[in-house]
Formats: sequence, C-alpha cells, structure tokens
Amino acid sequence: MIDQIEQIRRAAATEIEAASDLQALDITRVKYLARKGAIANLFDNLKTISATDRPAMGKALNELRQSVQSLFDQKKASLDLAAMPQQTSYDLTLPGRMRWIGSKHPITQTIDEIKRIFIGMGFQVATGPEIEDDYHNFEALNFPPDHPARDMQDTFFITDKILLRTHTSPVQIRVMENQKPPVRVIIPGRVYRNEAISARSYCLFHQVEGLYVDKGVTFSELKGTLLTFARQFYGSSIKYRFRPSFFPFTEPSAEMDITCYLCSGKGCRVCKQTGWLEILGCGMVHPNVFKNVNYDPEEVTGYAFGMGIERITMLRYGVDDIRTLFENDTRFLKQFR
Ligand code: 2U9
Repeated sequence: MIDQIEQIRRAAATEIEAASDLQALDITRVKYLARKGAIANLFDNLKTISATDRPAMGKALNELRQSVQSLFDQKKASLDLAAMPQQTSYDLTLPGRMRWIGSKHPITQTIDEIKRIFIGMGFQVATGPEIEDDYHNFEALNFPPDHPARDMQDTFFITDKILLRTHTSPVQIRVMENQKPPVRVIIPGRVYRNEAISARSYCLFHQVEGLYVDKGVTFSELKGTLLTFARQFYGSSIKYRFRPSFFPFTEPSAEMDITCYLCSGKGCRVCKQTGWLEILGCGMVHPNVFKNVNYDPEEVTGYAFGMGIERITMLRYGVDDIRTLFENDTRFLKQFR
C-alpha cells in the first residue's frame, strides 16, 4: 500500500502541475480527491489491512490527502488569478493622480498679509460678534441719534436695538470695556450694510480696523505706523498724503491716499486719472468715546484706523466686480492659488 500511496502522490503532483486551466484542474480533483477518487479508494482498502498496520497506514493516507489537497488549492489560486478580468490588474507604470490643491480666498489672503504686518508692529488680533446692539455699534462710538447710518436704509436691524454690525468698531469698544490701557489691537471681520448691490458695493464686506490707546499717543505716531504698513503692503516706493475728513468717533480725522501703483501717479482708469488711491480712514479717538468706556481723555490718547478689504483686494488683483468675491465660483477662486 505504501507503494500505491507514493505512486498516487507523484501522479497527482504531475497532473495538477500540468493542468493549464480550471477545467483541466477539476479533472484531477475528481480523479484524486473526490468521494469516489483514488485517495478515497485507498481509504476503503484500509479495511483489508491487519489491525497492527492500520493506524500507520491511516496516518500515511491522511498525509497524502492533505498534501494533494494543498497542491490542488495552490494551483487553483494561481489559475483563478490568471482568469481575473484585465481591468482589476494594476498598471504600475501609470503616473500618479494629481491631488486637488485648495487655496485661500483672496479676501483671506489680504487679511492675513495685513495681520502679519501689524502683528510685526506689536498689535494683537481681536474679534467680536457680528450681531451687535445699537449701543456698541453707534451710541458708544459717538454717533448722534439722528445720524443717517442709524437709518433702516443703511443698517440691517434685527429688532429695534439689535442689528448686524456696520463696522468692526464695536469690538474696540468691547476690548476697552474689558481692558485697561495700553491697548494695541487690530480687528479683522465681516460687516453688513444695506446697500444696493452692484459691481462696486455689496451688502456685506470685510474691514480691518486698528486701535492704539496709551498715555501720550500722537497723530505723528499714527502717520508713522500707517506709512510703515503702506510701504510693506504696497511697496517701498509709494508716495502718500493725508486729507482731512470726518468720522463721529475720531477727532481730528483723516483719509490716507497713496500714489496709484498701477500708473505710478501718472493717472489711469483705476485712480480715475487723479494719480491717487484712497486706502484707509483714520484719526485720534474722540474724547466722548473714551468717556463711554470709562477711560479718562485727560490721561490717555489714542489713534484708530479702518480699511475696507474688498476694495484693497480688488485693486491688488485687478478684480472689477465685487460680487465675484462672494460667489465662490471655483473657476474664479483657483486663479488665486
Ligand atoms: C473706536 C474708535 C475709533 C475706526 C476708523 C475709519 C476711520 C474709516 C472706513 C474705511 C473704509 C470704513 O470700510 S470702510 O468703509 N473706516 O475710515 N475707521 S477711523 O475708528 C475707531 C474705531 C473704534 C473705539
């Protein structure tokens, strides 16, 4: 019987190895491993063997069955793999897929750059609520009760006294309410105004405002700080001028112009042939504002400034319609990567 076992082992190994497809392999299964196959046959013959030899023969037969089964399984796995449809195999020579790279919105890029410059001059960044009360948005900032900005035409009111902030200035009020001088902060954020929507104006936009309060802060320091900012942001060769202006919350007040960096001051469509671009408003904090936050205007002085981010961004990137900055059309946005 040992001879028979060896013979079957060799024959089965040769035939399984030679099977060129699954059909041919199945023939070997039927021949050797099936219920009426050659190995099962040998198991039947065990009955004819003496009781002393039977355990050893049984063991040898079990080993035979296991080894043939294992050869069969390996061959089947390799034929299955070869029979798999083409598209599930991998072409390792193909180039990798490009990753989609996102980008910061141009408004965020402008705000980040402004923040970087003022942080470099010792300012801290503060934020506050976009839904405000009338007191922090108007009254504390010295707006007279009949000021046109308080009109429904200009401000989005939620209730009589609650509104969407029209500037980030209420945040400075909140900072001063909670902190003693010195205060040196910039406030970037969204503001809302009830304006007719056009290529030039939108119902929401962004501002960065700044405030510095301490003993002995002067208008010259305001000019020096804003000039340092403008030279870093717009380039060191710009010329500048301050024009007198008016805001309820600053006295004196001014607007800062720089030479148009598109035409170097010669006059073009962007600067409306003036050679100048208005970039921000500023002034010394009004004494009434200090009184409202319990600062003593005899003891401290301060300067403040504010700039509209959409305008700056449009000038910087040559965007001619403010609405494109709010549509989130990726064809527009991916130009700013
Ligand atoms: C406090 C005191 C004073 C903030 C200031 C301006 C001048 C200004 C405009 C620029 C373009 C608004 O976005 S814009 O339309 N802002 O001209 N803002 S001074 O003055 C403050 C703020 C807070 C407590």
